[in-house]
Amino acid sequence: MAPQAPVRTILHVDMDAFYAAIEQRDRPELRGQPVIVGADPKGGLGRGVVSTASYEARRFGVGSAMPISQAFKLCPHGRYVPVDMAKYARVSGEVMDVLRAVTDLVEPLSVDEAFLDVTGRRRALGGGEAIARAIKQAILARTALTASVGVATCKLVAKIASDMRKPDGLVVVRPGQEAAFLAPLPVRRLWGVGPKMEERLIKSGVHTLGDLATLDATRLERRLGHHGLDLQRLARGLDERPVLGEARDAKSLGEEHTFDQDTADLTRLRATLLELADGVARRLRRRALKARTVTLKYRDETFRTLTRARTLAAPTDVGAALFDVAWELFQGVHGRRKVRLLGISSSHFDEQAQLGLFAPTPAPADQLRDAVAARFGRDALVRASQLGRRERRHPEALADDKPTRKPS
Ligand code: TTP
Ligand code: MG
Repeated sequence: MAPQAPVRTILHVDMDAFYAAIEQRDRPELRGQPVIVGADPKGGLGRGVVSTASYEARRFGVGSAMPISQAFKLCPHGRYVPVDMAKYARVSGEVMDVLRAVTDLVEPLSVDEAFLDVTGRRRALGGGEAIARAIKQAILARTALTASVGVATCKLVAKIASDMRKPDGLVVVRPGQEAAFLAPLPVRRLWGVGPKMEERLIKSGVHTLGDLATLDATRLERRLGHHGLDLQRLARGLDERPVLGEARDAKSLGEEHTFDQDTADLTRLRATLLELADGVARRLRRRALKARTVTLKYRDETFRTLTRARTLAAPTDVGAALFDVAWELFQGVHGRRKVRLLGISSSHFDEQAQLGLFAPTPAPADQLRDAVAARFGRDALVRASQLGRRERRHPEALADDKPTRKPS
């Protein structure tokens, strides 16, 4: 009999009112004030959208992704400050450093949140709750900011738990308590339940996760298909998804693109991802590498920055394969907001390929593209779907090698 895996201890760490808290930390006159991040950098409110609001401002109903003009109606005496992404990224790096000192198994999901699998650190560090407290303290000491942490046996429950007692919260869901913890929550709290699915569930009389967890499986499958059964497993607190750690010495190869103007044009977004995937694949092939993990970076018009990673069944250096995964990840995060930046990176390189034991065998189409690119430059051959795009791309190389073109 195969040995049983231990019950896991997963943490979800999420900073409180992240951008606003940083501004309040750095500008004492903003402390205790309703702070709204997302004003025009040139002064005034501008016509943008709110990135985030301090908890003081949330009391007036101001929240992320709301037009600034609407925020001003709700909270005219608020302090409106522009986004300073470079600064937030620096602080994000400090937070992630704190987390990586606890375990290698850290999976960042956005600038201010990450999953950790601390199962292997419980004995040394004294259990999930103690580790969570230590992390909160270490983040406070390093950044003077507060974080909220959820502790559970799976990602889904840890993520919901971290959100329960914000700000400065700590919620522990003990093994065996997952279903009871989830039961009273509305179905929309589940990952994978968008507005349409929510409507269908509610029409079937399913309002809470408890309703979903106890619904007859045959009925559920008849109404919602296979996806319904997956959702039911989640509603019962059964979520096997692993925390995708970044291997310590993981070199990654990636490219990203900032649009001249934020866009919601799906054709254009898709074409950009294709082009990024091709670019990354080309650089993998140049190094005779194949990657196991694809990571999508996504920044929307409010400057919300997310990363989503997926591990492939087989390592690849083929553009289309990278694109397929990136596109799926994109569809999982893309909503109605305009997109500001997209990036694809690849990591967890296949060791055998790295040692040069196997010659890389690019797909014929990719081979042709490499040959043409080598001879005539990389714009010589583009996919049909990329034709007609006016905008010049400025791929920002994210790896240690030379960018093909300098970012502007
Ligand atoms: P969140 O963690 O969703 O929000 P938050 O940290 O501001 O507040 P909370 O205490 O509820 O966690 O997002 C992290 C940062 O990402 C946030 O500070 C600003 C940015 N962001 C956007 O730019 N646009 C958005 O729509 C959202 C939701 C976040
Ligand atoms: Mg947060």
